[in-house]
Amino acid sequence: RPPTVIVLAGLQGSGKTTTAAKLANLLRKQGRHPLLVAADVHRPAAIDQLVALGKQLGIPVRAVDAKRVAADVAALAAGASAEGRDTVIIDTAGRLHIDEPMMTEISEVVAAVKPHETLLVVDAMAGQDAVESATVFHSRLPLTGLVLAKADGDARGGASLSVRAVTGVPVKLIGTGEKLDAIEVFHPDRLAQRILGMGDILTLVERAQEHVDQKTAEAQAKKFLDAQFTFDDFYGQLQQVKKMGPLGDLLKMIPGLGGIAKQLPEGPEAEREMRKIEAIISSMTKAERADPTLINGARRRRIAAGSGTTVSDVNQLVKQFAEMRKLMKQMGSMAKSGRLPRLPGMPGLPGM
Ligand SMILES: Nc1nc2c(ncn2[C@@H]2O[C@H](COP(=O)(O)OP(=O)(O)OP(=O)(O)O)[C@@H](O)[C@H]2O)c(=O)[nH]1
Ligand SMILES: [Mg+2]
Repeated sequence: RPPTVIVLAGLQGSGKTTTAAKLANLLRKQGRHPLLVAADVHRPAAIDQLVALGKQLGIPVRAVDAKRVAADVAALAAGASAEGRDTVIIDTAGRLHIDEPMMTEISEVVAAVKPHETLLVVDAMAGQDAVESATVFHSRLPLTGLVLAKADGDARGGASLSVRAVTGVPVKLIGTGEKLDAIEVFHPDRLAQRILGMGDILTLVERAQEHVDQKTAEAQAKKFLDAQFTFDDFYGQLQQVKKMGPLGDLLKMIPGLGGIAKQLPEGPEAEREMRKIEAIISSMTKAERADPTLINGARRRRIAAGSGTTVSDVNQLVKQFAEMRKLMKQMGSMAKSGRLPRLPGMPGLPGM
């Protein structure tokens, strides 16, 4: 049966060659038999780089002839099964800027080999450039997914969220280091399920990026994922959200407010509800905001009195906040221990 074919595309230095090797390693752990194909004929050292990585992993690497890149790639893919290889991962030439000859070359490779997956490798630390180039790649290639390389860096998230938003192409893998096992399957759907009703934090961060400076938004996303989110952060988010437009929709995106938002009327009443939440948080002490577990019965009565609300209002907010933190903690520790959904396979990759 024909092999699963995966093409990696992307700007120069984004992490294609490293990702090719990591992906081969990952798939072999899942019982597959990958073949690496070096199709970057423009930088002589590129083939050596992939050959060296393949040797390190004990995974075969085949190179193509510079004069017939697309035809060779197709021939190697066609012959893979006969060699006992069920997955072919193709590393392509990077480009500093989008240039037409190379774009034509990769388009020809894709047309010749008809890959199951065409993954655009994006450097998580790149900024607006990454977004613009992704738009061009997307217009020329049938992209099926993004690989977010170098997600271990400081600037994690920023550009990648925008790339996802601009292309509508899902992130499928994340590179989390230089080592060959530093790769994770990204499963946004399941993650989204987990925080369903807890708000759509990614959308919120994306929106926030349009209205709030990028640094603040990134810091918040990181805090969220590290489960260090406090009532102070929550309050800060409310303030930003207020700058961002119609309340009804936005309330639903705030973690912890999904449930509240559902019961909320739109318009002025929503505003009132928002003020109520602000009042409750404002009536908490600094210590209580940082550590909501301190908020016992007596403190709830004090907070309700101080904010002009009822104990049941306070209870509801505290309960939802605690629920949210519990979920974040689970997500965060799963991500850290690499136990992030030990998935049977990558969505959309046949048979993986
Ligand atoms: N920290 C970190 N470094 C990475 C990651 N992925 C790749 N790198 C590093 O990024 C640099 C470029 O990676 P390559 O895989 O050579 O990038 P490329 O896209 O193949 O580059 P060209 O072939 O020149 O277009 C190397 O130094 C890699 O070690 C990652 O997930 N985390
Ligand atoms: Mg390369």
